[in-house]
Amino acid sequence: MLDRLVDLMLNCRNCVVLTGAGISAESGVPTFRGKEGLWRKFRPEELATMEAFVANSKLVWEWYNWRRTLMGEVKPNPGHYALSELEKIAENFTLITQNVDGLHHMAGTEQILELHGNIYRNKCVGCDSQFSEEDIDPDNIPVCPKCGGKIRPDVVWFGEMLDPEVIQEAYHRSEQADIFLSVGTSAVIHPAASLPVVAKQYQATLVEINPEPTPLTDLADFCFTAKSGEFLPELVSRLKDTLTSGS
Ligand code: BV8
Ligand code: ZN
Repeated sequence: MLDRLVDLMLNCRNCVVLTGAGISAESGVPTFRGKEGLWRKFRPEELATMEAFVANSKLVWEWYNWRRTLMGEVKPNPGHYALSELEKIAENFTLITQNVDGLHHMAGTEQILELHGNIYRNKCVGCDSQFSEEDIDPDNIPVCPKCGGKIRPDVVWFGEMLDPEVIQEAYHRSEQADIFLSVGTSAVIHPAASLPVVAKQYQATLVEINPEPTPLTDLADFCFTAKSGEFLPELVSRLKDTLTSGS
């Protein structure tokens, strides 16, 4: 099955990869819905929503500061690096990520669509001004020097629209995909989870790489029950061997 995938990838023009929290699991970042998941202690509605932020800004900030500190200590894993290698090999490559941890960027990938924002960026709820991490005093709810509005993490919360340009580009690339890899996502969060379905509707070969089944599994043409940090380096090294041997 892996050899067939390597063949397909060698002949594909547009390769699109969607990643979720699972690709960062082997870096030590807890996933959302796994057994050690982030949501285990809290429910998404409690924290990753504007209502929660208005009701209890301090709790939401504490949660994001905890995650930021955690993410600040972790490094990309072989799965992230394999995708930055794949970007160099593929003719056209697009990485679409639901993750806010910045690890794909750290691993050297250039073409990244961050669907759900980035935990290291902040913005004002009043005037949308951007603030970098060092502007934020983690112990007090930071307020905007321009308009006095509360500053929040620049991530997409539940019930919030994704950046229209980002999601439009993600749909466009998914429609153009010859091969669409869904890696380390439980495929339950929308609209991200609809991208692989759209790719499949537009005749892409759909590949799922995930240790447990998801709503995508039955739709996928290839399904590898594997950890991304193990599978992706294997896939990329096979691709490179085939390319260098010229076979
Ligand atoms: C919106 C950012 C509405 C912040 C997050 C249509 C249908 C159904 C529901 C909806 C719909 N449209 C909207 C909704 C509601 C909602 C939604 O989808 N709800 C779900 C619960 C049903 N969607 C929204 O609210 C979205 N907004 O659509 O607005 C709207 C529309 C029009 C006009 C106005 C408004 C916004 C969604 C974004 C929410 N933000 N996070 C933050 O990070 O704090 S979501 C959060 O979930 C993260 O971004 C995360 O990435 C994302 C998805 O989770 P996964 O990445 O998949 O992680 P998970 O833990 O679930 O899975 C990990 C997988 O990895 C597992 O399968 C595991 O087996 C695997 N794994 C483990 N180890 C490894 C591994 N894989 C590989 N290797 C390993 N080693
Ligand atoms: Zn402001």
